[in-house]
Amino acid sequence: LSASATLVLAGCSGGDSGTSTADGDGGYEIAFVQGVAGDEFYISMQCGIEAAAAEAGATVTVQGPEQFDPTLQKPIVDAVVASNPDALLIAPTDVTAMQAPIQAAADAGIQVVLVDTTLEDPSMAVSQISSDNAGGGAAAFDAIQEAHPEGGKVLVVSIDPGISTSDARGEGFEAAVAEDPNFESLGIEYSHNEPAEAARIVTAALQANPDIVGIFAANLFAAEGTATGIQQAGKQGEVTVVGFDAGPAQVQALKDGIVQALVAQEPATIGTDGVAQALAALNGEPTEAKIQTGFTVITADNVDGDAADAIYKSS
Ligand code: T6T
Repeated sequence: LSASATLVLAGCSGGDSGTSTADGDGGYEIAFVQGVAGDEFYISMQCGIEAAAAEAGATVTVQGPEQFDPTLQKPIVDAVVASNPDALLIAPTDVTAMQAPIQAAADAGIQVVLVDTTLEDPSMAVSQISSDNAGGGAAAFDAIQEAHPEGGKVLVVSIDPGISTSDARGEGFEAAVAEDPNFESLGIEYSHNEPAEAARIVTAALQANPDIVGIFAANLFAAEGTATGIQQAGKQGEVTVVGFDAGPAQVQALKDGIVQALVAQEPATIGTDGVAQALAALNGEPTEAKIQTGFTVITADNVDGDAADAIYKSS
């Protein structure tokens, strides 16, 4: 077991602690390093990882930085490398800043699987597993376009530049906007994964451009703050809001009519696929360099039906 593992959890209880451990009955040791602790997306991924590891008799340690920040994630990775697990599943918080620490893990003989986010040079990893983030961004624009066929101004609220997932979402959204001359992009603003900053961005944008017709919030925390900003401006239902991810609060905002669509990823599947790839590498079996997982667009029409399965776990 990793020396840094302090909390033993039974089954899939996730939680927002920085460190947790799922019991295995021997076998391989897998370290999972989240992009940030307490994020329902990574908690759902943890559930998938723990379930797949338990089936294989492997042990899992889970840690995440308190913020989505490479300066906080790097020391966690360094400590994981020192604890010498068999495999590292990690969502890098920056495409360049996390390159060297993750390379050091691979150089130490640890099998690296990149889950969710990736790196500029992912060649040290046995596999990269993520959603079709560019496609999800384009799908977000489709939802806005459907609600406003006449066109208008649109804005993206993202996290920080240098995060592979949200950068791809923004690019996919912007490319789709550029194909419809009736729409005008107000660009991408960065909320640093802080809901309060996302709310401030949305408030200021709606003051400067009261005719905005759509906002794409590129992850859970951007969507949380965007919903607050929309409500404070009294613009719910008028501005079409599409969030990436489907945590319980985002689903509630959808049901309340503050948000009109959610692009729900499959974090548990990313996790189970990640474990399968790590175990394959450890057992000398073939691995898949790149795996793309799906997404579901949740709207008021399907939120209570089959799309309910896509809603993330919060604990
Ligand atoms: O959207 C997910 C994840 O895919 C992204 O890389 C970071 O933000 C989330 O964890 C949601 O908060």
